[in-house]
Amino acid sequence: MFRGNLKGSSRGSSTSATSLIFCRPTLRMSTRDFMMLVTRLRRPIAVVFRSLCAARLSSFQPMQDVRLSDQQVEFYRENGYVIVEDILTDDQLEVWRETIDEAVAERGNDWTLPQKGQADVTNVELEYYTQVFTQRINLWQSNSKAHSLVFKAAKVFARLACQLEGIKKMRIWHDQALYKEPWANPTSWHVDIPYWSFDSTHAISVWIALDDATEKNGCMYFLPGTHKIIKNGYEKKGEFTEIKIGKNMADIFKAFPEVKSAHSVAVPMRSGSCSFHSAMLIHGAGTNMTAGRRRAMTVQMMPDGSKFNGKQNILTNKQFESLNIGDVLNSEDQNPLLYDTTSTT
Ligand SMILES: O=C(O)CCC(=O)C(=O)O
Repeated sequence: MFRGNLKGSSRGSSTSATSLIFCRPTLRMSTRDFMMLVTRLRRPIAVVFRSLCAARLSSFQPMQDVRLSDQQVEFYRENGYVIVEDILTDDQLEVWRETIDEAVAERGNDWTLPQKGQADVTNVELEYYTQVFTQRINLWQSNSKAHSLVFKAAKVFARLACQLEGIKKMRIWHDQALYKEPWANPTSWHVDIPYWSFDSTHAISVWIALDDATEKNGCMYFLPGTHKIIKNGYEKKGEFTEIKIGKNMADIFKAFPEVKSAHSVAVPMRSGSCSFHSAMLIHGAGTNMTAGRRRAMTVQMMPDGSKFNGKQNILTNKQFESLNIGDVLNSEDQNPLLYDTTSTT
């Protein structure tokens, strides 16, 4: 009864901004007055709208309680990857899709990689590679909603990453959206860490499925256990062997003939689930044999204390030129700390 009365009274009130606009005929305003009113109200309405959007984002409390079991940690260390099912709720997934879609669309054709084709030599067959996926790096730097989303979630991802890698602190190396467009090329076998601007045996990526990833639309594939082979090679030679991502799947075996008979594992995933993979693991993804997109968002993480190794990778010319080999990559602008197991806050 009491609730009914309240509802009735608020519905009857005609003083809200929207009712003022839509009740023009009853208020008998001139068109000029009406237009002035609309102009006056445009800004407050935009403010309210923006704060409603922000409230939606800030109420997004990602995955605080996700914990990994000892078996998951053991599986990761043995195989170099692990899957965490349904890490996003349906509501969170919706926000991720909207936000990352917006951030990707906003960038248009801008890769925001340093002078593609000059400094970044990761992808040797550029024409082929642009049809592997739409890749947009560091959306956290170009879109404020993506920034908020990635950083809130990355704290959780970095906590899990610290646990998987058995280390104390993680920084962000970069994020990237990887959208396999309809009928996209496969992602050839490769290893991440040799491309990056620091050497580490504890760098790790999280790959979040924004759509169901299936064997038909280009899910991830791993060669389990190969992170150990790459690690051995690094420990022997003092550097990682780099394989460019070209169009030949089998090129990886020229560098690592010992893994030619390894068994690959397809990793289909429900949207909202994620996988973590060691940056030393050999991995790739299939062709998109469908007319739909296979969207994924990823965060690449580096242990705190990682040092510049002289490779430019995703660094801008300015950043690259300001660094000397051996410098610690700890700029809060470029590689903020995501998680510190020793911190009580
Ligand atoms: O999504 C893909 O096609 C490949 C992803 C990948 O290579 C990565 O996340 O490191």
